[in-house]
Amino acid sequence: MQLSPTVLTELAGRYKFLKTPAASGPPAQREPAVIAAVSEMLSTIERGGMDAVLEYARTLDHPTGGVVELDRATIDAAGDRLSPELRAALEVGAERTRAFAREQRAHLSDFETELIPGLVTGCRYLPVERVGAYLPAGRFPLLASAFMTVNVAKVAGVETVLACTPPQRDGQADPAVLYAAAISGADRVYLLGGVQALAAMAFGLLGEQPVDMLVGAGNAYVAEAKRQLFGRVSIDLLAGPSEVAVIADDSADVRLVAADLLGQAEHGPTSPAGLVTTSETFGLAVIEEVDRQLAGLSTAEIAGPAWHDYGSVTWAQDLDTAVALMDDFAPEHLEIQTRDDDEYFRRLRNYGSLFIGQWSTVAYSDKGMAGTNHVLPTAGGARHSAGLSVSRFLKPLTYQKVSRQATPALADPVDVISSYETMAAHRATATLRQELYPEQ
Ligand code: HSO
Ligand code: ZN
Repeated sequence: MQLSPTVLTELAGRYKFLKTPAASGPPAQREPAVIAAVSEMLSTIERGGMDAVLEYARTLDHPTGGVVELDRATIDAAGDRLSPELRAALEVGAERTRAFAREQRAHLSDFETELIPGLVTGCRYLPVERVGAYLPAGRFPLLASAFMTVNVAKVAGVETVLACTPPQRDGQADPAVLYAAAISGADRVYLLGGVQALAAMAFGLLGEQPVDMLVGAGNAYVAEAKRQLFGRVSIDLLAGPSEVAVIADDSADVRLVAADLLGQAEHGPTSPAGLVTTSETFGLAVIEEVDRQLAGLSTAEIAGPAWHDYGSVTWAQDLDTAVALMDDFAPEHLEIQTRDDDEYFRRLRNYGSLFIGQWSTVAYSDKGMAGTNHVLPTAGGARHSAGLSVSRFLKPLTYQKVSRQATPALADPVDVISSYETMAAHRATATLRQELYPEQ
């Protein structure tokens, strides 16, 4: 848990670390070598176009790599290769994330209002036209990625959603990733990975105009490519290692809290997991239980180092202190398992997504079953931003319509302000209207 020195000083005496991360600081964010490599790749692709993309696809994705648009038959065949249980589970996830996104869409209403007589103003939500979604398929294919990106963009009304996914070791796409993309409504799916995929979508090399927005998680190179392309396109967010935090008191179940901490530590060896508890005995029991569960975990070679280097357990004197610590950490995922869940819910302000009560665990959202989006801010980003949602694909566009009747109420103050600013041309746009069309 990365906490700011000012908050720690303010709270001095009200908290105690029961387990501190072995690493000295937060996970390293942007390696200079990655920044340079991505910048070089983007400019090579911008100059060299499709030839450069193909070259990178062959050297980085797979020797047989190309830019393969997957046709309907291939996508259907991918579905046939999955077990009926997996297909059914994916369909539930796609439907539930769609339902949540539809509900969110329904709460974003266009409006028009007459602010003063003759001044009509309004706002309407229009979707961006083209979105490019990156669907990772590394060690963990994260099948729900398509629900969170492609599916939600489609609910927002985005006309064209392209999806790119890297080939696996056999040169083929992961069939489950393909199926998830298809049932999420992807318009076209390409077998293409990494920076070259994002560049091809952003530069309009896929038989398409450039996309307006790039979304989806990936490795450090993918994140850096999104950062460097930002401005030219919009992006969802820059995700760092996945994080989980739990607030628990002695009414919580030690086994569940330990399992939930390891649940996200599994993402990678730099994934932070932090517990804040108002019971020291409970905190110490969780530390023991995590070690016990790690001993039987097939992904312990990832989750173990993550817990060792970035895991923390902190005792907090009371609810106020626990809230202050968590709001400072601003974790991507936050679980509360206490007697005072409602009070915590009322008070907490900084988190990507909140999981209330012992029956609510992060993996439910991760896999699309809770309906909420799993593309969420990390590394304290929840202090200033929310995660991906249907609203991010929509532009709240404003408009105004002014009548002659309302003109003096706008033009006169613009005249005064522009005169002070010495912006003569601005002033003229206001005064000219009044001079040419004097009030009757
Ligand atoms: N925890 C990740 C999403 C995910 N985890 C999907 C597993 N599957 C980012 O929120
Ligand atoms: Zn996860």
